[in-house]
Amino acid sequence: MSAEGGTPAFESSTFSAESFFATQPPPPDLEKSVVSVREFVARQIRERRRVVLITSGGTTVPLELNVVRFLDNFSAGTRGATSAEYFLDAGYAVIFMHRQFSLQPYSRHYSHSTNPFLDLLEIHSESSSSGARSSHITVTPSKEADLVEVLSRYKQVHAKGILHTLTFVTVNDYLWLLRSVSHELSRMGRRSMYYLAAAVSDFFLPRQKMSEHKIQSGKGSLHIEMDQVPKVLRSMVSEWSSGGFVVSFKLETDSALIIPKARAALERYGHQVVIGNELHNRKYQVVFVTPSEAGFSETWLRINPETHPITASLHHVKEIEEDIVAELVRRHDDWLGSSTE
Ligand code: 9Z3
Repeated sequence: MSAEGGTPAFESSTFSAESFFATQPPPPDLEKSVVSVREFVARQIRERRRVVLITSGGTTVPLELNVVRFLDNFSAGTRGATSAEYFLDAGYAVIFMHRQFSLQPYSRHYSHSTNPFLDLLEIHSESSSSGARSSHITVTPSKEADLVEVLSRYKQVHAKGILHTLTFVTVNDYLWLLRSVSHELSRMGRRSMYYLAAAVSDFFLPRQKMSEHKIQSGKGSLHIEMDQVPKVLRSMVSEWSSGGFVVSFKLETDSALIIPKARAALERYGHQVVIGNELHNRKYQVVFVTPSEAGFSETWLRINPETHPITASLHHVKEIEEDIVAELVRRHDDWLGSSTE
């Protein structure tokens, strides 16, 4: 990187998973997160629930150690947060590992940009006989039924202790957390599922090459050479997850690339399903690509865009995640049924 303050002594440009974890520091609160996941998984094993790890939202790549600027990956976290609700409805416990401040299950229905919660409320002011004024707040009657539905589902999930939330920001946080959480979840073996919907950066700047302070302008254009993020899916399938059902997502903007790239990923990593989606119609159609005796098989899931207006988000509106999760639960059942365990 030709920015002031870089440390050119560090040369590596291709990282294996092993060299990544040997050279990049873990996030400071990793151990605390691991302990919380360990307890959560132990309880779900005792209560005989399956667990799905959902990753959601985009990862950042900071350009400076004292970070002012970073690159980001596209994702609001809608796919992950919506899917989490359907997995919970299907009886799975959920570890929801998401980008800090991205959408979360249940509260997503009241996102500050599409349905701000202050718009749900009304103020009533009264004067008493002594002249003192007092105010109280109620929910706008037309919004109450929806709020009761979402809030009661949220409260039930929390009372049962079946949703565990973890956050990441950078791609470094994400990889460390993914490895540790997968290790903990591996105790559940084939009854666990990994639903990797986060939008993960393919490139990053190793700590050893980062400028300590804010990169200064005034010297013309900025050239940054980034290293490739290790393809951890291979380690996940063969080492970390110990036999869980692994579903990855493949996001493309050129739809012609979706199927060949999904097949290549299955061939390379040996996991169970790749769900392909194209950026602009991802809310209305996805393709399940799986290995089969004939090579690969593809199943398209589609919903009518008219039944999913962009501003509507409550459960009586059709969401493609409902069909994605139903299809995965069915495939997980079949896969467990065919197990020799
Ligand atoms: C996805 O493809 C997700 O469906 C989206 C969801 C990021 C498109 P939103 O929540 O977005 O609706 O805003 N996630 C995976 C993207 C990704 O980085 N995949 C990697 C790749 O394509 C492999 S795991 O190489």
